[in-house]
Amino acid sequence: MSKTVTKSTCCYCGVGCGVLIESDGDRITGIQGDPSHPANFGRLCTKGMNLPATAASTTGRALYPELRLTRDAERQRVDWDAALDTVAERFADIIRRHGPDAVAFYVSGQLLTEDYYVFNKLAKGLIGTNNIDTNSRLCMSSAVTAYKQALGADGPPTCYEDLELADCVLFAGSNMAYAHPVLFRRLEAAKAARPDMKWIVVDPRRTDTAAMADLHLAIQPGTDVALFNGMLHHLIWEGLIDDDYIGAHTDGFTELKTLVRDYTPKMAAELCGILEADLITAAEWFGRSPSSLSLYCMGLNQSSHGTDKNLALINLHLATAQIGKPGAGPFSLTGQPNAMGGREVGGMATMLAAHRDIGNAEHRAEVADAWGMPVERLSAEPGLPAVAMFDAIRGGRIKAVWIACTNPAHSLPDLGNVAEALAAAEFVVVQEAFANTDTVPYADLLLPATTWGEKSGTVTNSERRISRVRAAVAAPGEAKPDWWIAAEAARRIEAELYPESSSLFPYQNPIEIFDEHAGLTTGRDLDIGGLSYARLEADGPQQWPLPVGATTGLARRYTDGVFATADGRAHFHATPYKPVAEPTSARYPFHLLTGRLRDQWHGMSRTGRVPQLFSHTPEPSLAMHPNDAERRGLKAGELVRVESKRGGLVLPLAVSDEVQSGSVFAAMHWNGQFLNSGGINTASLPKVDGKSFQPELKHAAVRVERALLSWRALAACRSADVLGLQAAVQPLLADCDYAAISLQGDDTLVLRVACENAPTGWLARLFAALGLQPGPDVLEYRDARRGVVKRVGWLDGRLAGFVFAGDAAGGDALLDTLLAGEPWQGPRLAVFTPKGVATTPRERIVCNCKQVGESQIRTAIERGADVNELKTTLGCGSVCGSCVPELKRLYTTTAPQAA
Ligand SMILES: Nc1nc2c(c(=O)[nH]1)N[C@H]1C(S)=C(S)[C@@H](COP(=O)(O)OP(=O)(O)OC[C@H]3O[C@@H](n4cnc5c(=O)[nH]c(N)nc54)[C@H](O)[C@@H]3O)O[C@H]1N2
Ligand SMILES: Nc1nc2c(c(=O)[nH]1)N[C@H]1C(S)=C(S)[C@@H](COP(=O)(O)OP(=O)(O)OC[C@H]3O[C@@H](n4cnc5c(=O)[nH]c(N)nc54)[C@H](O)[C@@H]3O)O[C@H]1N2
Ligand code: SF4
Ligand SMILES: [Mo]
Repeated sequence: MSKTVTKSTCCYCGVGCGVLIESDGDRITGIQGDPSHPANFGRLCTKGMNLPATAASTTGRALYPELRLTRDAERQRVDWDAALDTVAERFADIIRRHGPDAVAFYVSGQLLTEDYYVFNKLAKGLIGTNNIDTNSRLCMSSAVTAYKQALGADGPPTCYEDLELADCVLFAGSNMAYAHPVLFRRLEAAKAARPDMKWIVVDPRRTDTAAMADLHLAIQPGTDVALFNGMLHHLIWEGLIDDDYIGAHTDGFTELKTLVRDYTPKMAAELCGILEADLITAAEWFGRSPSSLSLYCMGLNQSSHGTDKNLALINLHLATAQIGKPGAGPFSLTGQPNAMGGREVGGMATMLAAHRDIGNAEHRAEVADAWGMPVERLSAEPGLPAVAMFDAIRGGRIKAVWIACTNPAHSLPDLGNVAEALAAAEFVVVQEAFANTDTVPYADLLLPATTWGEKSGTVTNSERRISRVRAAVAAPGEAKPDWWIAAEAARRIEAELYPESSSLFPYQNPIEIFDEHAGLTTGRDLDIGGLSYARLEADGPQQWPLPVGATTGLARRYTDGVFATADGRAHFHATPYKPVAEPTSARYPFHLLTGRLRDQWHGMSRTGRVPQLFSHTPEPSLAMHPNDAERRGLKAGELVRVESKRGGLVLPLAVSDEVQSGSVFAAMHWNGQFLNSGGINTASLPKVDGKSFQPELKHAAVRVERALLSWRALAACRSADVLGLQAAVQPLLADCDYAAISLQGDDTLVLRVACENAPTGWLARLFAALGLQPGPDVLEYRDARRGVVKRVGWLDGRLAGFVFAGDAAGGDALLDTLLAGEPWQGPRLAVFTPKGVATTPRERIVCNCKQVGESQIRTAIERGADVNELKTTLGCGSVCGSCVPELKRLYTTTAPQAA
């Protein structure tokens, strides 16, 4: 079978790397970075490199439509006609009885632009409700709101080339080394070429990004506005602002100046918990560098005053004229691959197509005209943003919700509330590619969607660049493209609601949708009238705006100092500092921070399918500063219960001085697929920013206490179908006080469990799930008095699986043996005397591509290797480069001469 290569785009982060997908006609067999793509020029990070492995099997995929016929019944397979007719009937019925605002859509920045466009038209144009919001509300809405308020329009004024051209880079609330790795590679290369380039990182944690900075401002969580106001105070005081620029191109400076007069560097530094001298250094570098670029992400946006954090940062750029020129500007890094595209089609509750406003009658008329429908059908009332939408579902105002390409039962704050909402809804539609996410159990109707490698359309990356996404293989089962599902259902809803009218949804393919969308942008700030699939095919990815007649898109906006506001001037905003919404207290003394890991993506429905992607961080944890741990008598690896006013969960403790004393950190990724709970959002706070309605997912007050769970179990099992094994074990998690699944080696499932008391009947279920039943190759040891049960199985002379329950001692050594996969030596009975098992301790893997572990790297450094030598001798950091920041960190902490 010959190899086909398909040009497409990575489906993970907003960097938007071009990929070349290799396939044999049926299966995806390999991937490479596209050398011609202007985002990555051939590079990929760990997640991108491992995409083929995520697509290797259909286990766990949603393959057929499934419908629940009565409230308590199991869902049953139905055909597409029945599924689509059901959505149409149920939605039409609820709309007739309760009005259009009784239904809602909750969609995603991971949909393609064409998918998004159809959903938006379905909700706003056909049904006449603005109740369509997206996970971008949890992600980019503070950035969007601030761009609009300050610059007049949404969308970064910058481009990726600015990374290479900047003299000073301010990372604010961005762990770019993990979250936007390929752009970070570009920055590393730039700094290697120009070492006098200054990097400032503003992050309460010492992340891998912070560890590489020239200056790390480890501010107290939530104090960014105070920091930026203090920096501006210094800039004004020292005459480092550009009065001519301010006079010619902005307004509102007088009011801002009055406000920041109070924010002396001393006072601001105290609020932030940093040195005054460091704040001044940051202001000096920012103000005196020929070009200053800021890169910011969720540390600013996910805050109850996230818009102000963004505005205060933009103030710095406007006051110093660090905008609209090469290497300068406020650059909001978008999280998801198509957060930008979603904004372009107006796919949120507070906007209309092509950056138009719901509240603007002229804008509504333009859209209605383009869609060929009466303007009265477009509602002038903004819809409910994500958190309020789920409150309304819980309260019964919204009766039906259609969820597509997002997993709210994991990713929204205050999961208890979300679960109640989904249980209360009359009708829940979940349109998913994978069948085992935490939201799927709530689905009355499950609609199977195609995903990366199988679907076709466009996405827009962080620098406003539109790239094609192309299908390399056929859809599995009966999965369908998202745009197709939305359009087919829309036609049927239209037939129910407006039997007379002609179809608003005539699309046969994504091209027709793209062209309609492009038509709506004509004359707008994001005009892509000059763009088509043919143009993308011929000329490759393009930046917007690209109006008819333009030869290229626009790399930088506002180069002439004319902004997208009514009077062409950018607006300063006087942003007073406000503390986090839920301060710590005697009962909840820790500040909970949340964020991302290097090799996992959100709810892990895709990255959680690849054992290799667990090797960097095999298990969940709560990170705490050594002093705090010591004061509480807590040790690394111990189980702790982390709890807010809303709820909590048990996690293993990690002791690390990367978090400050007083804060703890948990990764956002783990959820009910891998854990006995929905994850850290059981504890997080649903409080939102008053302007952007983005929730404060980064901050909550929690307490942390030792979890006294004396009954322990450790199980591990190899399987050629490790995903099938995971599906079998997953239902057992909920019965435990702590249980976590991890995939390790090539094919091994590892399960760690802790309970107050042994759950009844549970072990028998576990043995069944693991296929560890009595037989010639299975040995068992029982000590009824101590409540210990151990069972071990062999296959072809090698360890195949084991369960150590009641007393897990010796289990880890056995796990090492199992993972090593060597033929079993000596008597099998020795397996129950831990000393009888030879072990080489398992390593934490730093380099995913070459599977190089931490101790190996440290040993090499102790013997004198520097980072370049590590690359040449061990190979680590030489392929995708995702581990390079960590190699540098290990070097500075290990090398004798560096210390
Ligand atoms: N590996 C990986 N990459 C991803 C994703 C993923 O799931 N995995 N998801 C993508 C998506 S959708 C997004 S939105 C981006 C997110 O990308 P980032 O925002 O860079 O990632 P996070 O880890 O969520 O948060 C960044 C940092 O904010 C810090 N922080 C917390 N509170 C504050 C504060 O008050 N002020 C400041 N200045 N910093 C604070 C945290 O300590 C954290 O290190 O990543 C994208 N890329
Ligand atoms: N505590 C805390 N919570 C957070 C955050 C945080 O930093 N801290 N970050 C927030 C942010 S920034 C974000 S963006 C959200 C992300 O939260 P979610 O949107 O819930 O994240 P995903 O797990 O990526 O969900 C996407 C879903 O779409 C499915 N899918 C994949 N491809 C397709 C497809 O082509 N079609 C369809 N229909 N489905 C598909 C996947 O299987 C997956 O279940 O989480 C937010 N929640
Ligand atoms: S940086 Fe990594 S995850 Fe992001 S688009 Fe590129 S390959 Fe994909
Ligand atoms: Mo995001």
